[in-house]
Amino acid sequence: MPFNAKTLTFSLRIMSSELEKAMITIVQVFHKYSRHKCKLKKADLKDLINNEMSQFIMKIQDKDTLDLLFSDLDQNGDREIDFHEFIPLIAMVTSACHDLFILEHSH
Ligand SMILES: [Ca+2]
Repeated sequence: MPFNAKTLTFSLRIMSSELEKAMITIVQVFHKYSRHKCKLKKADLKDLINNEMSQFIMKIQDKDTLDLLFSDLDQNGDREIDFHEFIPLIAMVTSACHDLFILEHSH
């Protein structure tokens, strides 16, 4: 992988494109909820989804839905979601958003 923290550090300081700003926002939102430990517990994931994604996906109300989503994302089974495990959720929701965009613009 040609990208790492070292190569990205400088670029973050200069003007970013809209897409880059969106990427930085994803990182910032993750860290707002994961705090210094950089990992989301189950309750953190629920808060993040319910506070930050409620326009795109339904709020998580029941424990079963949260348990299922959490175990899907927790690839290494350590009962925490690190950033690499979090990204597939963003990809999934963005992809669904894209499908809706296509649908709405095809009429
Ligand atoms: Ca994990």
